[in-house]
Amino acid sequence: MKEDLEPENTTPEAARDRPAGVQPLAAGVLRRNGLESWTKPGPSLYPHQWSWDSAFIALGLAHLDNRRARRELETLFASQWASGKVPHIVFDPEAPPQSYFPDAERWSSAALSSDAPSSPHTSGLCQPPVHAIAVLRIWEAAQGKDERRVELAREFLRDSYPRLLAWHLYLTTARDPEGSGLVTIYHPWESGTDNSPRWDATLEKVEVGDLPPYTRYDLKHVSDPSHRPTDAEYDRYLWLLEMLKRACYDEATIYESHPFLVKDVLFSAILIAANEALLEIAAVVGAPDEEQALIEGWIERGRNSLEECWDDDLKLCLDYDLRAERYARVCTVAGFAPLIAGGLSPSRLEDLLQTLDSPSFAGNPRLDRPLPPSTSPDEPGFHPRSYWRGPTWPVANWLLWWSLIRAGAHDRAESIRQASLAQLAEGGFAEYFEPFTGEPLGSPDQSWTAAVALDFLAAGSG
Ligand code: 9WN
Repeated sequence: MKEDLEPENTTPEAARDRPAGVQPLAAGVLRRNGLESWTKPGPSLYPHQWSWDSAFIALGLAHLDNRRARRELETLFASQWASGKVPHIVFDPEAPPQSYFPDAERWSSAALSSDAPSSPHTSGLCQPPVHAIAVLRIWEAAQGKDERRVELAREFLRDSYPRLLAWHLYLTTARDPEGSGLVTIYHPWESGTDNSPRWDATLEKVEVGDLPPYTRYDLKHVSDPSHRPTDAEYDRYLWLLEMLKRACYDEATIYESHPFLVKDVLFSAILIAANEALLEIAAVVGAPDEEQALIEGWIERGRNSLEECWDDDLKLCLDYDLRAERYARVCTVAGFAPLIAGGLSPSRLEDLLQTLDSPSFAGNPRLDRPLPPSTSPDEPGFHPRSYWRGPTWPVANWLLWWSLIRAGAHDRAESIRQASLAQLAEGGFAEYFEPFTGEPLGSPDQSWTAAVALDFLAAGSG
């Protein structure tokens, strides 16, 4: 029952803002990747529900079908762990066999941890908490609609608030036992920017032990294996997974023994922005003052801590390796974390805009379009075709666009929106793009790419 299907905006202004029919094409991608209550991130490479993909998907769906957007997140949160953790993958028992590895059996989450749900199975990691931002978008998109729709969205907000609070509480305690304001990740997959050179130095130190054999199914789904992480990287990813299993996914044990413990500035910044959204949700649902004060405290502490990770030469923010006790001096889009976290001083905003428009990022003269490569072309670890080592990612563009608007840099935000939409109109809804040629790479018809296009378009039509 499509109770909330919105009519498409067909005013002449909106039509001008819609390059080459992007809106219906994006809606088609989400429809084709959609299952009963959630959406596959990609048609074949990613057959299960992924956490931050679902959040982006929901914020795109909010403009098409508010009910489907709500169900996307309700389905994900139905698999929240007892600890509050939202798992990075919820496995679909109906997915074709041998379609994605590591599978539910390899994770063995429910067998190893009483915090994990047993059905459906989940992975044991998490991903950046974009969810509160998506929940707020769903609420915003319902405004101005008939009373029943607004009431349904309010009900959704009321149900989502305690789940989101538990999720953020998990991240600010179990993932930050130091009370530093920054989130510790246990695996590159938690960052969402898996093979970024941000992790190279830390991963190099991980000695792979007796790894149970495995087959990579991901390589079957891309036209060229060099787009995906290498086998050496995969061995380390799988070895870290074995380490987490040995610790039975217990946070205290992981903190004592795990070789990969990094304060991730992008993850932390997204949490800060999500806490701002949570604060707005708390106000709508009338949450107790103590909870609102708690969330305000998280925001302040997070922003102060990001400031400590600022590198004044690079004019970017850097991740901190807790084991090696050093910063990862690598220029990637993650370095724009303070922009995403918000609350910037005018001079810090100026610094970030300078870096963004410099030849190290969107001002590089070789670029096909002025969109930031995931890794700066100046970096030795840069690779224009490999996953997070250089390609341009539409979701990363969305994060920067949205953050620039919040920072009041409207013109700069608008040029990212226009360039990104033009890229999608020309190249389709690819997972990522070669930054110098604009060639679409990775999984075609990627759901979150279509979803951010819908949000870009909704912003353009007012
Ligand atoms: C591992 C689904 C996910 C995204 C991540 C992206 C990629 C998985 C993989 O795909 O990661 O989680 O197999 O490479 O890096 O950000 O959520 O789209």
